[in-house]
Amino acid sequence: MKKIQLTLFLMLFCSVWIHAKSTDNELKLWYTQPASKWLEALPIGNGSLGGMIFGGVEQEHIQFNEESLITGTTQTVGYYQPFGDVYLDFSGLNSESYTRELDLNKGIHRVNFKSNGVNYLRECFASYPDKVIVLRLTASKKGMISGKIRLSDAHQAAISVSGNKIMASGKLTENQMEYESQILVLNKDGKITSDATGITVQGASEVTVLLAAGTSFLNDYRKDFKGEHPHAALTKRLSDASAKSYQQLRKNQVADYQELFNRVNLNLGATPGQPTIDRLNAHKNGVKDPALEALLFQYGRYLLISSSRPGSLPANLQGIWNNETKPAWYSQYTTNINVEMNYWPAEQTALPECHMPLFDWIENFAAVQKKSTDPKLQTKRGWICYSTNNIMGGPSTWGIHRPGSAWLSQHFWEHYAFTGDPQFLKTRAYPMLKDVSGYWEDHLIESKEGKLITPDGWSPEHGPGNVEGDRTPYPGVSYDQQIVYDLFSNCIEAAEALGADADYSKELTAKRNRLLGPQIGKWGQLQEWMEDVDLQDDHHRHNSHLFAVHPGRQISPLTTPGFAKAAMVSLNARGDISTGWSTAWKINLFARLGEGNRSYDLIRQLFRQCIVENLFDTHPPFQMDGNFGYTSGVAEMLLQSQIKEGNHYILQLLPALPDAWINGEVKGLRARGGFVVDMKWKNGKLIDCKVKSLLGNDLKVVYNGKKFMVNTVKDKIYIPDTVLN
Ligand code: FUC
Repeated sequence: MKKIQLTLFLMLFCSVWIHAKSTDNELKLWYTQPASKWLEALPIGNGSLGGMIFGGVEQEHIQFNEESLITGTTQTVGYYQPFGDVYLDFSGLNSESYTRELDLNKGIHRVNFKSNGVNYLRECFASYPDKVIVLRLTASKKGMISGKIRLSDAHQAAISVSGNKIMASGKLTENQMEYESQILVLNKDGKITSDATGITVQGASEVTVLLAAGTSFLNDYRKDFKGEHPHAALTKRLSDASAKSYQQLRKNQVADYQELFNRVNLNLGATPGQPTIDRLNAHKNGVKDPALEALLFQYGRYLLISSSRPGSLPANLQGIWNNETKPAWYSQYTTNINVEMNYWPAEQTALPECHMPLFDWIENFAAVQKKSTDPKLQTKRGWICYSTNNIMGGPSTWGIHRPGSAWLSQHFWEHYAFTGDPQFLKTRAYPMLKDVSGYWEDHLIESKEGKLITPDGWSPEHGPGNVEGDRTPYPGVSYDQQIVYDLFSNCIEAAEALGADADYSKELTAKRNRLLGPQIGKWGQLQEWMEDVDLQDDHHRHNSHLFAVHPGRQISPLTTPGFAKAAMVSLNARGDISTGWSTAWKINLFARLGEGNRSYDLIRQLFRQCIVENLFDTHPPFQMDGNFGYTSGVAEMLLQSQIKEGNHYILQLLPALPDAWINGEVKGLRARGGFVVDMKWKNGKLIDCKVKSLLGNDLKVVYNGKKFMVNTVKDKIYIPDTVLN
């Protein structure tokens, strides 16, 4: 009893302490110079509308995007487009004591400086509840804000100015998509005048600029993705927002953002009081700064909240931020790793709502593939796709990617596994898993040995002999085999959870068990192809044959130690030097193999090679999947839950803690089965742990190589002291 009381006290103390820490925990990216290029600007976003803020004193510049402005259709992929730019010109200002910062605790960007004894503050954010970007300028002395506000359109649409409003309305030539952006300027004191080039503010004490942008895209395949002209909706949006005070808009933003962001707290050490760029450069040169690693983890969560919210499109290859008319790989959705990686952190880091746009897109996408007249996409059951597709499912026909639909379906299962949402399971997850399973049931072939084999596959994105881009089809490619194994497993578990389709589930289990499984080759590697032809010096960026380790769950040191060892051989052979997302995947893979120090090697490598001034990840060029993959990797190092034993979820606590994170604490990570986990560790040892079971599920805990049942007290589960000692 005493022990329980003590633990309770410790937990109470601990959570209060963590909370106090979180308020002064400096989760900020900050700089002492304005951005001089796009990758130094800082991102804001409300899921759909994004801005890159340069923070200049005499000229502020916000380059903005709206997620649906693309040149493609359901037939051709097209490019994700920049939307426009807002410029604010102020002459005669000095920039003493200049700082700009992105405050991840509030989701607000700030520029602070002093000029001629006056303090200036410019706050900016993209609001999800109010659907606008808000920029607010204040000065410590009345009447000190004078300048000109201009809007420019990335596709040369005509600009019209009237009173305190600027508008740009146009149509893309490639697909006739209509679009519009509107700015409203509100002032306190001083006066506003306008001409054809913009709006001039004279002697104001405060200025608020509201920006809204949208297109005629409608996220519904049944309407052929065509909706109304955005003018009326945007006009209403600005009029609604302008009826609220700045303080109200700001309050809405902070409340909405913090409800998501504050769910997880990670503390790996004190934050040095230096600008982010200095810390980043020091880190690249080998300086230890675990707090920067925690900041990048939280930045991934910030970026997901900012680029993927209910009702929006999924985060694309660059989130929502793009300033080029022909961005790399169209800046759309590539299904052989990239779009999935964007969503790896969604469930584990407690942002299940941010996962929802992916499901909406996949369902529309599936419908478009099923309706396609392209002979390569014809299927009896289920659906398949090309590697890269746009928001309307329009493809780049470079490469057919048959297991893409199965990999995407995994996300439906994961959302259910973490949240236990029965309605989602019944109406969305199971139908999708069963449909896609049907495709593979129709296409598996039988080997002489009676094994079920996937035909005509390839291991993204190369062939045996490490020939880049070689897509010669082979049967039994490990990537395909493992994805189908995962798909069938998820479908079977979904049917069981629903208590439905028992006969079908039995049949599918039999098929799943007959699939050709992982094979260990002549140099101890996990084979990438059915034949033992892997090259030891194949450093290809894709780790396709390790899908079974992560994001799959077929191979784990806990359940299949022999294959886990072979996976390690293959992973080490791939080498540590690669592209941004590949490096991030390797952090996850080593974590799943229980090798925290190897994960950490890759973290250092990611910072050294791929992280740029504004902490975006580059392939190169800039690709946001690496940011999201990094956040997932850190979560995987601290907590895993992919293994289940009977009805018990196995929670692996600190399964891959590196020596570099000797002391720390994490609060609010989520585990499959509906658990919320808080942990604190010291000198590399867990000293406190609190698990909350949201769904009342049973669990076992694995820590430090030992497995324990845990005691349950109401909805709280306490790890016995014996586990901790
Ligand atoms: C895949 C990768 C490339 C790139 C592209 C967006 O094709 O092989 O490296 O990340 O997606």
